[in-house]
Amino acid sequence: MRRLRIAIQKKGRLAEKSIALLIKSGLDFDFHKDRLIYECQDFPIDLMLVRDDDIPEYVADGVCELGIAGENVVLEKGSAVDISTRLGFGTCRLSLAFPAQTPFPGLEFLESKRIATSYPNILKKFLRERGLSSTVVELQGSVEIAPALQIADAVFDLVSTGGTMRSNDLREVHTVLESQAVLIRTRKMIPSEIEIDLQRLLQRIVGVLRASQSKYIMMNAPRSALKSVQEILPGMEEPSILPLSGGSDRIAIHAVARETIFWDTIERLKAVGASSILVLPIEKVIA
Ligand code: PRT
Ligand code: ZN
Repeated sequence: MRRLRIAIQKKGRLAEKSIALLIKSGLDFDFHKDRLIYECQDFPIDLMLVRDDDIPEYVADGVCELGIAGENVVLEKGSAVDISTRLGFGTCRLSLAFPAQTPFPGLEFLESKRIATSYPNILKKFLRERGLSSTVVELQGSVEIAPALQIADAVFDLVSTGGTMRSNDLREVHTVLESQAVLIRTRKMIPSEIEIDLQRLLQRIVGVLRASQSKYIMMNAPRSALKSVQEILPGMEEPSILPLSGGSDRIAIHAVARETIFWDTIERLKAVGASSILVLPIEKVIA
């Protein structure tokens, strides 16, 4: 019988984190053999390992019900898929850049310029929406060297740290798209028994993502400081308040905080009288 199928990148920037997310969601695979499709032993799902560029089409065609790919690739391919959820890894941006010494007065400067890119569809849409008629020079790779080779005046490419742009003496002038890995699902009809498994998996993935963004925080504090503590931790959900033994006016506050807790947050909690502060990671959050 056909099982739920998910396509992820075989090798590259998204591969490891995609697998890690599935493993955290309780799926286990035997990766010892070199295959295209791996069967999960403890969940009715099969994993397809492919090139990231092919993932949106596999999902659009219904070869796989789900896939994990960069939003940049999904939008560039324009495939008929729905984005179920953003996954918080593989973050990067698609930006326009000019040689560092070229002055850039504004977007109108793009008019009649040649722009090199591997993302012609996203770029053409951007130019069209702004009424700009630039020439799009389509390249498969090494876009960043196009200005030095004088085959383009500017580039439109993925940036993460900005190191590649800087080392090629290019300066980012405008971000067109902020991207990250996304979970996509097919728009084709899914048999109801597969849809049930899909929803189960989706709930697990959402639980893992919520957990990674949340912390469990515990502290003791004077009862009068409760309001200040809540102001310092606005992402704290209805805390449990417990009286401390010994009859003092101090209480224990326990809560899930849906935010990163930085050192300066802890210092501010101490300043309003909190002590014995514990911040714990959360493994799963099920609503
Ligand atoms: O073999 P396959 O086709 O599957 O892989 P690929 O080589 O096409 O893709 P891969 O693994 O390089 O990238 C997969 C996805 O990761 C991309 O589609 C993005 O969604 C995401 N991603 C995140 C990135 C980057 N960060 C990134 N920095 N993809 C590419 N880069 C490249 C960029 O093209 C540029 O050359 O890294 C360089 C810039 O990096 P910085 O850090 O110097 O700015
Ligand atoms: Zn690729």
